[in-house]
Amino acid sequence: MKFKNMILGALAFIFMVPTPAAKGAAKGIAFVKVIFLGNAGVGKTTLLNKIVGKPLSGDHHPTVGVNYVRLTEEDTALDIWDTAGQERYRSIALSFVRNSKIVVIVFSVDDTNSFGAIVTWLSLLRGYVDIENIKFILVANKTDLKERLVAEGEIQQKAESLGMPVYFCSAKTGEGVDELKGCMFNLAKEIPQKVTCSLETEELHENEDKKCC
Ligand SMILES: Nc1nc2c(ncn2[C@@H]2O[C@H](COP(=O)(O)OP(=O)(O)OP(=O)(O)O)[C@@H](O)[C@H]2O)c(=O)[nH]1
Ligand SMILES: [Mg+2]
Repeated sequence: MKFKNMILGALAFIFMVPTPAAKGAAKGIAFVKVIFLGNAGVGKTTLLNKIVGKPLSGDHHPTVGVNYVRLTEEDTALDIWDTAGQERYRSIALSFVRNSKIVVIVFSVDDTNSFGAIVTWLSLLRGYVDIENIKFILVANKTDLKERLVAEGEIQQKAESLGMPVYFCSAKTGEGVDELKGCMFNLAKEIPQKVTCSLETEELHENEDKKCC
């Protein structure tokens, strides 16, 4: 009898101990998946490093696959995926879009191709998700550079025509970075469903998504 109770206790322990994200869900924390997209070298990784307070390296170490970081503020956690902009990793990058609620499209003000690629990223996204259910943020990065090849007016026009908020940032000086972070949290708070989304509970996340959408 004692042995049977021990087995039952062990089983209860195994199945009932919550993972970190499940613990968050129990506390009413909203886990929101965010993805950074944009051409190679526009500064996605540097921006994210700046947001989390990592020192700048100055070198370009192209992202291979994806990087992940979680930012938490009060009852909201942003699970942010920084993807590789290089074309050969594009399908890997886009495969991480699934279940994202916020997409941050980054381009660089000294790179007209990266500005032109905003629409390319949008049409690529259509093959993976229903973009109507996604909140977008546009980021014009590298504003510290004197040689800007994309005019501010043109950027504002593009953002307006796409109905996206735009942030002018410099991952180097930190300009606009706090505002960008604030915008991600504000948009996340507007998302009606409290969705758990984490590395540990991708499965739980999928189930919850099906339940609430
Ligand atoms: N001047 C300036 N340089 C920047 C800024 N942001 C990034 N860089 C530089 O631009 C280069 C590319 O930055 P990354 O952050 O690696 O670019 P990425 O978009 O992550 O590139 P992939 O991972 O290849 O897609 C690096 O040398 C950075 O130091 C910025 O705001 N200003
Ligand atoms: Mg990168």
